[in-house]
Formats: sequence, structure tokens, C-alpha cells
Amino acid sequence: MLTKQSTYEPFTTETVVAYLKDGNFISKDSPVTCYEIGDGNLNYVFHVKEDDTGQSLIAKQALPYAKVVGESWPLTLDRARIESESLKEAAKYVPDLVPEVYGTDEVYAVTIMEDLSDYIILRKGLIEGRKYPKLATDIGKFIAHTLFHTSDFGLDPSEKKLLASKFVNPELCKITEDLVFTDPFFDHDTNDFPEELRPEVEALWADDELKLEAAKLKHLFLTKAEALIHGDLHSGSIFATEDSTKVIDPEFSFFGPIGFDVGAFIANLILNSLAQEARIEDEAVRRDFQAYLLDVIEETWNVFTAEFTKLWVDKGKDPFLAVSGYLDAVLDEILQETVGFAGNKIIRRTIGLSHVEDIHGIEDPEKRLNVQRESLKTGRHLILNRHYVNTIEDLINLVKGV
Ligand code: SR1
Ligand code: MG
Repeated sequence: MLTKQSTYEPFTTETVVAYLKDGNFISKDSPVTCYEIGDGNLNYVFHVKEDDTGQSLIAKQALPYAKVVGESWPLTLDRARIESESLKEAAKYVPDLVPEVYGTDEVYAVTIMEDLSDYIILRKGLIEGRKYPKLATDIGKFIAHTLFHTSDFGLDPSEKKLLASKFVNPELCKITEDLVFTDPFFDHDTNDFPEELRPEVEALWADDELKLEAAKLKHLFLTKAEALIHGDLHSGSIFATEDSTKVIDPEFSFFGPIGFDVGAFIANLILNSLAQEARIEDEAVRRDFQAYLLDVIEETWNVFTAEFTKLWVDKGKDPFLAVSGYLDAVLDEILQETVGFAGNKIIRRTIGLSHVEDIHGIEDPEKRLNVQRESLKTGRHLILNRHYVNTIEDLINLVKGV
């Protein structure tokens, strides 16, 4: 039996139950069923259910290393605090779009939160070709509200700086700086791709035009403390049903560029669309699903800009916000940065560490290779052409035109 103590230790299915009973998160009397269900790269996720009442919750615990690599990659436990604070910050603006946090313990690096077992991970649903009618509206709303309210457009600059000081997240940022922005563009040992793809990968490593743009995008990520971003908004960080969406896992949160969140979401829809080329055999069904994914991209952007505009007009703080053309200039810049970051994300998920199941799970190696080739081309195309994107239709045409 685990009693409350002042030092961290990783939970087991037994000790987490004792901990939750001790903290009155679950009944002391009921028998309990507990499984470790984490399938991510970094943490333990325990699903705990009282057998008597059927009431359930999730206890997510950070490990002091990256689970995907092992103990040789130490990682700060502070990410549990960041995740929990970020979820609570989002809940101020969009409570229906995040899981409720019941408790946080910085010693055990654990967050106790709402069980979302009725939902499925968006990535899995999209791989199965499922459509989600509320996805675009919900994610458009999520990004508009969380990003506007934590930016200098929605916050007093002193309050923003104070908030930013609670989200200093150097170790998790370094993962992104290395794995997304740097390693895929060089011959680095974290990269992971089949030998058959080596000619394309070596061409990318030698592509100075692309690397110059990749350098600029990395610098933006390093320096543009625009808003409290989720930091890892891929389709594995979203739970969905037909009529509800929940954003989870903001352990990479920090003050970064708005376009990084928007780009991450869009990149994962594009990756799924590319993968469907090898997954859905019936051409009409495939075309229909790929068109749906592009519609989600377009609608997400339209909802994002409509909501952001409303907030700008109703809640904007700075007198400059009333200056004609300023909002359009800000949104244009966000769109171009979104396109570039989406390109980075696509390249990273194809040849860097930590692939996506959409592509990785394609069984036929030849078909998988074709998708990987298209994916590399798409990522490059987005990065190089982002400055020509002035509307969301321009982005859709870029994606279609590869
Ligand atoms: C070592 S962590 C690998 C990746 O998992 C997370 O979801 C992030 O995307 C990170 O880059
Ligand atoms: Mg994650």
C-alpha cells in the first residue's frame, strides 16, 4: 500500500489505486479495476473504475524519462504541472473542449482527470475513414479562444508575461526543436526511414533552398512568444465522437507562435489524406474522404478566423487593434506560418523520430514507400511556397497541386 510521501515514484496499477483512495478521488470501499492504457511516447496513463458505481477517471503520470526511448533519455517531471496548468487555462475559455482536471500532484507528477473512454483518438478514427461533423468547428474554436486569450491581443502585456513565466518548458521545447525542426534536415541518428527512401532523404539534406526556409521556421519557433500554444496538437492529442471533441495532452505547452498549433492540426489531416491513398481501395470512397479532410482544413481555418475576429473586436486590449488592416495583417502572417510549420511536421513524421500510424501502419511496403515519397514532396512544397499563400483556398490548392 502506498502512503503519501514526499518523493516521486512511478505508480503501478496497485499503488495508483491506493493513492487515489488515499486522496478520496475514488471510494475507499469499492473494489476497483485499473489498467495502464498509455500508448503515447512519454507517460503512464491509468484507467481506474469503481466496480460498485461504474464511476471512472484517468490518472496520468509523467515518467522521469521518455518512454519511447527509455531511461537513457531523462525528461523533466515538471511537464505534468505544465499539462495540468495548460488544461486549466484552456478550461477558462473552452471548458467543453478539454477534459476536466480533478487534481494535480507535483510530487508524483500526476494529473487526475475526466475519463474520456467514450471517445476515440482522432488519429484512429481518421485511419478507419470515419468523419466527425463537429471536428472543424470545435478545433477552430479551441485554437481561436486559447490562442487569442493568452496573446498580447487578448491579455494585458504584464499579465501575459506573468502567465508566460509559468510555462517555461525548455526540455519539451528542445524535443520539438531537435525532432521537428533540426534532425530531419541533417544526417542525424534520431532519423528513422527505410533504406529505399534514402535517395529522397539525401536530396532533402542537400537542399539548401529548403534548409534556409527550415532555419527561418525554427527561429520563429524559438523566438515568437505569441500565445500559450498547446505545442503538440496532432490527431493523437484529440479525442472525438460524432458530437464532441476534447483536446488532451498539452505537456508541450509554452509561449510560442500561434501558427504552430494550427499547422500541427492541419499537417496531421494532410498526412492522413496522403496515407488514405494506400488505405482506402475504392477510388470513389477514397476521393470522398480526402475531400472531407480538405473541407475540415478549410472549415477549421474559417471558424478560427471568424472566432478570432469576434474576440479581437469584442475583447481586444490594445488601441492599435482598431487600426484598419491590422487584423488582416496578423491573420495573413499566422496563415503563412501555419503552412510552413505544417510542412515541417509532415517531413518530421515521415523521416524523423516518432512516425504516425496513418503511414507507418500501411502494410504493403511498396505502397507505404509511395506515400512516404508524396509526403516528403508535400512537406517541402508547403515550406517553400508558404509566402504565396494568402487565403485558405491557396493552401488547399497547394496540397492538391503536389
Ligand atoms: C520523444 S517524444 C516524441 C514525440 O512524441 C510527442 O507526441 C511529440 O510529438 C514528440 O515530438
Ligand atoms: Mg502527447
